[in-house]
Amino acid sequence: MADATTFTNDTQVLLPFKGVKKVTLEEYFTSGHRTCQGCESALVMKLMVKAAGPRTIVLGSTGCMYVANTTYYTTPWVVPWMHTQLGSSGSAALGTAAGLKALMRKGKMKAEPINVIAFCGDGGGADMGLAAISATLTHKEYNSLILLYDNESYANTDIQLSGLTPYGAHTTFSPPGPVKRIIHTRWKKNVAGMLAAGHPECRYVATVCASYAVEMMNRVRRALTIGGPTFIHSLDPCPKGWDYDPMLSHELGELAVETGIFPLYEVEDGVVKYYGKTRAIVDGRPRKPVREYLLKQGRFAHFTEDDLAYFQAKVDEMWNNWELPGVVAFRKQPSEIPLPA
Ligand SMILES: Cc1ncc(C[n+]2csc(CCOP(=O)(O)OP(=O)(O)O)c2C)c(N)n1
Ligand code: SF4
Ligand SMILES: [Mg+2]
Repeated sequence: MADATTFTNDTQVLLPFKGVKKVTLEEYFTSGHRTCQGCESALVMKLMVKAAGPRTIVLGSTGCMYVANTTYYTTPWVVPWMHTQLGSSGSAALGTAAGLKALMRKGKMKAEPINVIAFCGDGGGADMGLAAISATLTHKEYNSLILLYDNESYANTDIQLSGLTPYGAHTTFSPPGPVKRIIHTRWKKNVAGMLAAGHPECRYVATVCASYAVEMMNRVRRALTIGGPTFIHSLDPCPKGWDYDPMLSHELGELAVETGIFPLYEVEDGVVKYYGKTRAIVDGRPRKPVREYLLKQGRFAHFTEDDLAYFQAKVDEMWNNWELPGVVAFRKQPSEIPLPA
């Protein structure tokens, strides 16, 4: 632990919770938010800051987790919280971590490890703010965690498609019609794999899903403990944008993992470790068919059998042909999956 004279780059040592009964009871994201019923991203905020503990500063870029969480005169945040511009979670994380370090070095505040977490949505993080996140991940002298909560659309402005919206999904920018059934024909960006592969100064990148709450919190705790700039990508079912009954949020998170669409892994010091249900798939457990996940959501209600087969083939390719299944997309051998007519 640091003291006023020796502060360097120390972090809080946050050991993993060994099971749900060992999770701390204190809450730092409480009542007072206005997110939709069944909003998984709100659960991610609650678990993220529960895992981090009280000596934490949270910075949040524009999006549902800003707007719905800080409606006029109310907020669920118990820890210090600041809004930052839509594309700037990376800059906010780096600036805050550097500012804290400078103040402590100059003796203007007590030297102690304070967690800095900046969250962003898929629009703000994987699209608009990707450059700033990349820059932050090159500065190993500053401790911060960037957590991307991925509800797979620009949800707050009424569900426009982002670079993380899945193939074929119905959004306000990609409505299926009689002339063209599939408007959105791009495959989802591989943001965690991309950031892990390209940032040698970043010691920790992980993917998480709040349907596996303890495992998710333990990845947050690991990221904050290992220090330097770190990154976590969370897949968050969104009842409004994905168009399903709010009671299905938890199940859809599980299905995203069990179908192999969203693999759970961590990359620590360049070593890839699959965990949870994804570990079981890597070890041979069959993946569930993607249709079990897709057909529970209204955004895929227009899919034909050909569309389902195409989606399945793309996920199969990720598992069978990628150099590192679900993580690194270089192919061992050439393959081409024809688009459905
Ligand atoms: C520079 C800028 N452009 C556009 C907007 C309008 N805007 C506010 S929230 C938002 C959606 C952000 O999407 P995402 O980051 O995925 O977060 P979500 O709303 O899905 O939680 C947009 C486009 C803005 N606030 N700032
Ligand atoms: S639109 Fe989606 S992400 Fe936004 S508050 Fe509602 S459920 Fe949550
Ligand atoms: Mg979003």
